Amino acid sequence: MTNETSHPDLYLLAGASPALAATLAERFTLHRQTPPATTRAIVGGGSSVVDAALLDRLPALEIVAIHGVGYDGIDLAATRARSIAVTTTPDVLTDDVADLAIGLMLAVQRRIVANDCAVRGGGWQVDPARRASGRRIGVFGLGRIGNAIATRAAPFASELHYTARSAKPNFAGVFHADIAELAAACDVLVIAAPGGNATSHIVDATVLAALGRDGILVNIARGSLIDEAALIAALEDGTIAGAGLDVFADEPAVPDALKTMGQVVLSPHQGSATVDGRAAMAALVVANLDAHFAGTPLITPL
Ligand code: 8YV
Repeated sequence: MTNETSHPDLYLLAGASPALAATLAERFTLHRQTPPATTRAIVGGGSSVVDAALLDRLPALEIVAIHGVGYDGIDLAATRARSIAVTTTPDVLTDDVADLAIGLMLAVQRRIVANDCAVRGGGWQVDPARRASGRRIGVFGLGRIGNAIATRAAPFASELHYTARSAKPNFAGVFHADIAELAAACDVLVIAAPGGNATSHIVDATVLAALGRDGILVNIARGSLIDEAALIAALEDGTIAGAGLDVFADEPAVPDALKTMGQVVLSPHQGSATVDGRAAMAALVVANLDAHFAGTPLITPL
C-alpha cells in the first residue's frame, strides 16, 4: 500500500458506485470536478465522454478504466495516439442486461407496469394484453449481450431474427444485413448494438414503419441509436404498438411525451444495475487499475 502523498491522481467521472469510489480512494487521490494535469487515471461509466480536448489537458494520463462495456464516449483514436490504455468490464454484466431486455419485452406486451399503476389506483379492470409467446423476435447487434438476449428470447420466439456485422453460421436465427429488413421480419425488435457514429439514429421513421403497428421496440443499448422524435411520433400515431426503454438520448432527461404513454415502459438505465453485477464491475475496474500500476498485463483491455 502506498502512502497518502504518493497516491496517483485519478479523475472520477459519473458511473462509479460509492463503494467503488471508496475502494479507489484507498489507492488514489480522487478528483470529481477539475482534474489536475498530473492525473494518471480516469474512471468513468459506459457513456462517459473522454475526448481529445480532455486528453490534451491531461498529459500524464495513462489509463481510462470504464465501469461498463460501452465506450462510445471515448475518443479511441485520441487515446491510441497518446498510448493511453482503455479497459472495460465485459462479461460480468451480460446476464443482467439481457435479463432486463426480456423483462422489458414481457412488461410491455403484458402491460405489467400499466396494470400495476391501475391496481395501485384502486382499479381491477383487465384489458387483455397481447400474448408474449410465439412472437417473431429480432435482435439488432449480436455481441455478448445480444447473444444472451437471443438465448433468453428463444423460448418466447416463433422465429428468431438478427442483424450483425456478418452472418453467424452457428446461430439459429435468420440473418438480415439491414435493420429495416430485420424490423419488417419481427414483432419485437431488441436493440443491443453499441452506440457511436456508426449506429446513430439507426432506428428511424423508416425502421419504425417497417416494425409495424403490432411491433414492440426494446432498447437496452444506447439512446443514440434511436431517433427519439420519430419514436414518439410512431407511438403517438400507432405506427408501432409499444416500447420498453432503458436508455435515452439525453439521460437523465426523458421526454415528457413518453411518460404519458401506457404502452411504454421506462427504466433508468439500469441494465447492469444489480448488486452482484455492480460489485463484479467495480472489482474489474480496480483489478485493471491495480494491474496497470503494478506493470502487469491488463485484465480486460480494449
Ligand atoms: C453502466 C453501461 O450503467 O456498460 C455500459 O456501457 O451503460 C452500463 O452498464 C454504465 O457504464 C454506468 O456505470
